[in-house]
Amino acid sequence: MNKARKIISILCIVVITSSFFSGCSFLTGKGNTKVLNLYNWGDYLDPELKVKFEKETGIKVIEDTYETNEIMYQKLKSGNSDYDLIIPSDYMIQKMSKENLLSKINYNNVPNFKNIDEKFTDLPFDPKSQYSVPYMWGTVGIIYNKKTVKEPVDSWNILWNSKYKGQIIMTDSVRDAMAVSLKRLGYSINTKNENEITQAKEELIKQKPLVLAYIVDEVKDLMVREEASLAVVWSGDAVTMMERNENLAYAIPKEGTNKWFDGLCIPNGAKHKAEAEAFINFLLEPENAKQNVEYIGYSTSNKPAFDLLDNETKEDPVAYPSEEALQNSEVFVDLGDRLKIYDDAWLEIKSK
Ligand code: N2P
Repeated sequence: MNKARKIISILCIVVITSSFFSGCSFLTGKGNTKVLNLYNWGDYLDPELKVKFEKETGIKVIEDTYETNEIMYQKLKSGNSDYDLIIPSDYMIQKMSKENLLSKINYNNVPNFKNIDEKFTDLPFDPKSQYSVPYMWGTVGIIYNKKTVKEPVDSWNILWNSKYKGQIIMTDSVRDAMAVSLKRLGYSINTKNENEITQAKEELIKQKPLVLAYIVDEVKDLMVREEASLAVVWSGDAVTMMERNENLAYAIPKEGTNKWFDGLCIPNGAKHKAEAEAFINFLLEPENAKQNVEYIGYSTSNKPAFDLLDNETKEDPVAYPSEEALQNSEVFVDLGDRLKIYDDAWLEIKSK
């Protein structure tokens, strides 16, 4: 073979092989890689675990985030989404399963379900754990700065104290904000009594001049930078904020609060159900579950993962409060058509 022919044949081989492999892009290439579309709360998964899962299985986890159950629900309900895995809370799992928006989990693909502590399975919002695999649980409470709040924080009333005008952050989440107001008045966070809901609304309107902002995920940076004194937050976010600023503390008011349970769920019609189940199973591996909960600061429902935690974490009253601290607390339930009264109240509060 002369030199020119040699070069031409090498070029041919290069062209043919590269076009073969690009034709086989389902092996490696973009559009056809195995993927899983996750729709998750902000800061609610250790990003390292996505990398590890992809290395182990070749499945790429593509994550979008939301701040509240309601935002997630609207997006799913609109039909303009393509998610394979979502993480609603108790009442939202109940609502979405009723509305046929969730797919039954195939437990043959999730053998690690055995790691879930029994006290978190078959709860009233999903009585046979058909639609949800327990992920994290927690509470709603008050995070405060000990430098500016010198009095004991043991009641929701402090969020109505004019001394803290402009120093209070309320959560921009309808059920959570209404729960704070309802509990303060001694009512159930699931009340369907219109008079009680109206009173709770009026109180939130009265509180409004004291409120610096209604926000969700941004609360963390504001509290850590000491730009506010008091905020309504979820327990696990409190854990990470307290790690970042030692002047912060968390309290569960004596009137009681919302105790919540978030579950891993697969939307009905998900295109990558098997991949979603593989990822759920991966998250339930004790080592992975431990790594995850240590990263995000919430409270695990995974028994062997809990056992692997250090004693300081296991005994942390923020992440793992005593029964006594939760005495007056309730789990949200789906309110059915009564939700509209809450939604209208919330709109009115926000628009004042
Ligand atoms: C994480 C949100 C926690 C979920 N930032 C509260 N149910």
